[in-house]
Amino acid sequence: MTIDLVDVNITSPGRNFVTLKITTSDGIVGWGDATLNGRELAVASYLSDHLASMLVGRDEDRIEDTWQYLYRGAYWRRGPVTMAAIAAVDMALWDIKAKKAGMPLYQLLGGASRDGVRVYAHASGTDYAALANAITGYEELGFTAVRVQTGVPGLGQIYGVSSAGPGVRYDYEPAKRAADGGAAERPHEENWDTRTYLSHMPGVFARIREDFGTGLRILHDGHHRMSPIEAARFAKDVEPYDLFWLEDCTPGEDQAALRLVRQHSTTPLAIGEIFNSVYDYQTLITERLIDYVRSAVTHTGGITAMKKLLDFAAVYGIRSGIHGPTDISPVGMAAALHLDLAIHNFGIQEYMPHNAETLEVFRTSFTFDRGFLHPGDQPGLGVELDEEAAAGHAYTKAYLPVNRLLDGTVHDW
Ligand code: EZ4
Ligand code: CO
Repeated sequence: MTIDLVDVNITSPGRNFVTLKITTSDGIVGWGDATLNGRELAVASYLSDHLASMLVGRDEDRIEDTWQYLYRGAYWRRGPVTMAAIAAVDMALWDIKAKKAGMPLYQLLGGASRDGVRVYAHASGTDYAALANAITGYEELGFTAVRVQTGVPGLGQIYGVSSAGPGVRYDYEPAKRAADGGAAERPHEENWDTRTYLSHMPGVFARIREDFGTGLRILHDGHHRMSPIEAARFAKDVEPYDLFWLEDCTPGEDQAALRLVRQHSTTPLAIGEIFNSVYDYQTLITERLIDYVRSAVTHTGGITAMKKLLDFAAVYGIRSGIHGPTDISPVGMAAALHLDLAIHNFGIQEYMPHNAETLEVFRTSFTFDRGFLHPGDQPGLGVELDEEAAAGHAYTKAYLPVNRLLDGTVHDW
């Protein structure tokens, strides 16, 4: 059979999502996530203006060949827009193949290597009391791992910290619409000061260990804001608190920066949510500079590319930590969960649950049980977009913030 129809769906049930729908000549539908936070329409155009006509008439079973055709055929290599578009096609074709086989995708990837996928939640609070309250809430839900982010004195709203106050767990969304809920014409701005952060944060981890004991897996995201030597100092300072990982401690472009961090510390390192290709990891993996691969299936060329990347990492004893924020749609999340269940070198999966509106638009079959997710046993990825429900949520421009140092200099956010 062949690919008959290629449609791009843009919807905004509280936040924007771009979803690819591929329909075969015998009526099988596959879904792919193409959401690139803050740059959504560029990927939608790449798909509908450039790839759609190339895909119509192709054999939907030739997934590897289609991947190479789109990747090498573009001549221009890599980049988040291109790789998100290719990822969406790849996911949709795997969804179709697994539906044709009558199996959940993880079966085609080799079957389950574990009973469930350990996930970590985002705990945050503007101060320690609010953060501790959030951690307690997650422990009560059965989570065994939490990412902790907290306010830094004097800085106001910063990355990763919910401003909604204690007790509210699932509300953190960094891409902001305008204050009235309409389209944002430009990003809002936040302030940053690394010195204050470096002196504040180790004490927070110390209190968490005191209050929550040694069993809890504690993760933390540096969000690319430290210089190599600052990150080395931080990773060394927090060693006594036994972090599960320190994520994105240095800017993403500079693979060699992590050599310096490694020289100084045994804190496990994770990086890669802004990467889009195995080549972004070549130095990191072959020199064993990281412990976890943070790519999103949605931004790194889909299931085909992600499986190769994780197999490459496995040779060096490096494990997965697939990106799973709310800006990855439930389709992209399902793709991650099938991989997580199947691969041997699984580490942990990020899990920021989508809001109720999103889950009315995307019908999911994955299940959560005491800190573990399972992708479910529906044929394919197990997620279907309800196009009628999606049509009720018009695209609304929203942007991730821009960060500035206290003197006004633009900094990594
Ligand atoms: O800031 O997905 O680890 N998770 C993260 C995310 C990213 C957003 C950006 O779109 O760093 O919250
Ligand atoms: Co991150």
